[in-house]
Amino acid sequence: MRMVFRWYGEGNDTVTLDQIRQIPGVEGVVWALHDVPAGEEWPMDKIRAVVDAANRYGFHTEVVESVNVHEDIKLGLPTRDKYIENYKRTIEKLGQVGVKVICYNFMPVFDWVRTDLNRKNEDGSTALFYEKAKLENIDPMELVEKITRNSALTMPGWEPERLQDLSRLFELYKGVTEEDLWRNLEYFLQEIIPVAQRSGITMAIHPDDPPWSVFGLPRIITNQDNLRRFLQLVDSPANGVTLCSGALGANPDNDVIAMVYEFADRVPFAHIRNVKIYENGDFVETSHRTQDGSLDIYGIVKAYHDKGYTGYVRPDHGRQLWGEQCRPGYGLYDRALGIMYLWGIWDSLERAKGEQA
Ligand code: DNO
Ligand code: MN
Repeated sequence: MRMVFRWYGEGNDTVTLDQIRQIPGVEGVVWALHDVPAGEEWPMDKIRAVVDAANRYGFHTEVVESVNVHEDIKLGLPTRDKYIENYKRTIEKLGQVGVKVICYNFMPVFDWVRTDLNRKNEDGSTALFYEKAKLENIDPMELVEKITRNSALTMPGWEPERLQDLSRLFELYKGVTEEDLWRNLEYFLQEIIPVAQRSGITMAIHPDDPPWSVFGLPRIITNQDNLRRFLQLVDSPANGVTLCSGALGANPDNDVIAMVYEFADRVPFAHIRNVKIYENGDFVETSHRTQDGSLDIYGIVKAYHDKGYTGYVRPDHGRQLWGEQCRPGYGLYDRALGIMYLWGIWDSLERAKGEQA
């Protein structure tokens, strides 16, 4: 596995490249142009600036997360074609600077959703929390307003310019079914996958987080059957999945280990993290350690190892530890600890393999 670390960019992240350099075994940063609105073509000078900054610290920039998909594409509106053209141009430019994987998602309106970004744990750390009953009973506007008011930095997908549009978007999604979304996704893939393939890039869709419908909006990248269906929509090596253990694993019916065994060859990029699921459907993000959550992180890493996995891996969200002030889920400390746990498992599996041979 090739370890990478998400970095939001100079001036946009509390974590610096200087710090990331001190985490053992990190070879690259996972990046994006966070100030370019979804649907617009990424300017080459801005792309080069991030690549150069990362390269100065010895990091590669082979993984991008995310190039966001404009809502008109997900909605299948006639205006989608111009946004798809922009998307293709961005893919080509990223290919020119050596990008190998582009992570994106196809979730209507919202990216990942939680009800509390600073849930206090018993040990004094805080974590991202999802309270099922609260989400089911709150108006989305109210939740968004509450969350953005309490957070200095916005969550990805919760950018102010998108959220201003919230009620208009909800109107547009009325009557859009899961099957409509599948059709719109297929249309998009048929357009972009050949461009990605020519550019030496694998597109890697991120599963829906949480993997079920929220606020009545359709969500389709939610389970093993749907991942299989997704991969068959366009059966090309350039059409892949970002297998996110924490996103998929929030539904106890999902067997993440089975998904690794089935799909590893189509997973250029893995997000590995743990979640603790409660009986009432709530979940909280925990440390990466197997014993701390509901997911068998050891088993997941072992599955990748058994498959001879050579793709990129990043720790996903972390808790906020030791009073760190940071972007929710994206502090330095817990993600660094997560990396050491993942390497610990991986290195002992490697050693055991060598000793058996
Ligand atoms: C959360 C991330 C997601 C992911 C997007 C990919 O931290 O895993 O926001 O970046 O869904 O498009
Ligand atoms: Mn993820």
